[in-house]
Amino acid sequence: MSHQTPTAAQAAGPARPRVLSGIQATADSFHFGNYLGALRQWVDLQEDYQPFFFIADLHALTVPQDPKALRERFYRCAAQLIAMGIDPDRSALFVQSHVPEHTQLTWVLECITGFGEARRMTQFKDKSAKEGESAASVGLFAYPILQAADILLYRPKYVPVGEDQRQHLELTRDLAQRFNHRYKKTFPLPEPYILKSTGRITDLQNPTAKMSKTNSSASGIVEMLDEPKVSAKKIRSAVTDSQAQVRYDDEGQPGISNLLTIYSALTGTKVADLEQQYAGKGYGDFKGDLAEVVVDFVTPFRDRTNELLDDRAELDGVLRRGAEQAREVASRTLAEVYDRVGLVRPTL
Ligand code: ATP
Ligand code: LTN
Repeated sequence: MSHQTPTAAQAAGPARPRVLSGIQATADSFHFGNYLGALRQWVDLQEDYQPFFFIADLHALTVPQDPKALRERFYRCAAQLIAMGIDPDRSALFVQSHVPEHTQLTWVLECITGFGEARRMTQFKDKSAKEGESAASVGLFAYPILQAADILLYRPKYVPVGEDQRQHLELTRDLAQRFNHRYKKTFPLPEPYILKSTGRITDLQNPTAKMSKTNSSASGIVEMLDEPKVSAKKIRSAVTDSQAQVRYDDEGQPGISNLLTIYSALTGTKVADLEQQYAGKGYGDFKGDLAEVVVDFVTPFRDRTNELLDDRAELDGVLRRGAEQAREVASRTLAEVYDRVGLVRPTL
């Protein structure tokens, strides 16, 4: 693979608005919820925006991680992002911990965040409820503030994410507004970029719950790097509903509706056209065809990811260049922030 490293001026970009998002390094493989809910939009938005995408390794530390597995996941995340179409010549693709400004801005934002405001975040409530609040880390509590810093450093117009991140984006906007009001206008307000159709892909076995790396059972989640025949089997054994009709009805028939969403997103066929195509046919035919669509989709993705994983030095190089581009922008924002809150920089 050849790379043309963009010059600093190109990386800073002319007038193209920015887009930014991150994904945690918390699993060996991304799943269909990650891909259809968020990552596919990352790829599309590269066309018209100046893109900054990163692997949120610091966020991954908010719950216990095995260091060896985390190190491996770091590469797996990078390889998968490139395999799905993130182009390092176009996007700054980097790792959160390689840009220390993320944690530096976090501290300033933590100092303007209310304790009660942080406590209201539903992701903290859900994740801490599992083991009890006293077992949850302070890092998990502060998670959304690190996320706000991730975003605000780059002053993006859009942040492509799944529906579950909407509340974190709202907090980010509140903190930006508070900072602007208390000091001086520094941060434009970022907008969540959430697709109505695929913003919440559900678990194949429990179609009212979100498909999730940490909460779904193995049969409820389609992993992008699964053996294609394993994914096909999961689709064929997905829970469907009692009406035996291939019809979209989010509330009445959540199982088949989720499968219709996945089918439509992977093929570009409208849900209404799929309903027509399968009118009078059973769930079995539909699921069999979707299983084939899924196999055709994941096979080349998996091959490409494995190819990229064979050259770690190349991945290191991509991430190093991405971090350089990111730091150029992030360090300028942080310097402004430090200045506005009254921190005096050391003299040279
Ligand atoms: P965890 O279960 O550990 O919280 P996750 O599976 O939710 O992990 P994240 O790394 O938190 O995955 O999410 C990465 C991106 O994928 C985010 O933008 C998130 O909103 C999106 N996403 C995650 N799950 C889904 C889903 N089921 N449907 C749509 N988008 C999703
Ligand atoms: N919390 C996000 C991951 C994330 C993120 C971000 C997303 C960390 N920092 C900044 C968008 C912008 C999640 O997917 N669970």
